Amino acid sequence: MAKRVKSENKLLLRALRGETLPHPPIWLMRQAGRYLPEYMKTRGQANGFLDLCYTPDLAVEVTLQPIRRYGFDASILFSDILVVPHALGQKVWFEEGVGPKLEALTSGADLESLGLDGFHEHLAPVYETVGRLREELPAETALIGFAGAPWTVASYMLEGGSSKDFGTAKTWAYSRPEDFRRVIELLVEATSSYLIRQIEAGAEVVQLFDSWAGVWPEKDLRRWCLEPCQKIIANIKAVHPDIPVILFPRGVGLAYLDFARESGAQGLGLDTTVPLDWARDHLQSQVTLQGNLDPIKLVAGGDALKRAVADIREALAGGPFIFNLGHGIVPQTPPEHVEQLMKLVRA
Ligand code: 1CP
Repeated sequence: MAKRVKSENKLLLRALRGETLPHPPIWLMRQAGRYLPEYMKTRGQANGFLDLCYTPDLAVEVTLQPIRRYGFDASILFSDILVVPHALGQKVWFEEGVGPKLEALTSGADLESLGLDGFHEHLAPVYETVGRLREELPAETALIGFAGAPWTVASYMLEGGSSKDFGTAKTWAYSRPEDFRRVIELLVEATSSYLIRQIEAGAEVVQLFDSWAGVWPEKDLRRWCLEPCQKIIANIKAVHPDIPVILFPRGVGLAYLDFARESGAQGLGLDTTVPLDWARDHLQSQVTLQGNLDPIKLVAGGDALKRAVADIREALAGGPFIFNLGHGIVPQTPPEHVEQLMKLVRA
């Protein structure tokens, strides 16, 4: 086995330990994907999107593509948050041009068909991908593993796919909280052990995506997002106390304060709407901040991009900080604008 490079000195890890660096480390959510022609080419070799996620040769290749092109400071495992319900036994597929689809759970009874039997066997190709990435990545590049947070994953399991208002999933929570709690608890257990396995395969950092956290009233946000994420982080820390966790509770507004104080995460991903000075004054003394360029400014490029990068750096780079977007790269992003961004952040 090739010698693994020590994590401590990688810029991402230093930032997550609370160091303020002369240039912030940079990586981008969805840095691999449809905006890259080389991704489209590799994707064409797979038998659909899930096959791409479960074929280590192809998943390693698409993970490395943005690293080769841009030299990001971190690489994120290429997979999807929906492999977890798939591995729990739910039917999941991706419709071309539409997105993810699942055979929605309709009642608590449907939960009986899901469980952890065979879970890690199903996900073995993902762990293999992680191990191979750790061997193949450049010495200075940190490897991030990830999973969806319980609420965000549950929303797909109950809605049967993407949703505008999350009406079905939230109605479960309000009308049948005990059934909803069982879904969340199953996901807390599955996600904790999934992330622990990714760490054991070679992930040096893990990120939890709570992309749809911003739809709840405050008490429900605490119960269905903050507390489950807290539990997952505590479960990881019980086994791997030195592995940093980044939490991305998108859209939670002032509740970012509670996530900073109480989640146990070392890094907090800011969405595009979080005011920079407020984040610096109220969050950055407690956690390393990550974010929060509007992905559409990366589509626009030019002066809009230049000004936005300068504003973000001026506000946040005086403390522990990781440059990123406020949500994932969109497919219409011109690859050369990412090049421009790299130059601006490293200037
Ligand atoms: O057609 C294609 O090629 C598939 C497009 C695609 C890609 C590239 C999907 C379908 N997933 C991914 C990869 C992916 N998804 C990664 C790894 C790549 C990287 O970051 O470089 C990660 C971290 C995710 C995470 C993910 N999947 C999230 C959380 C992050 C976020 O963007 O909010 C969510 C919500 C998903 C679900 C999902 N999978 C795919 C799509 C198009 C979606 C979103 C659908 C929706 O808006 O509801």
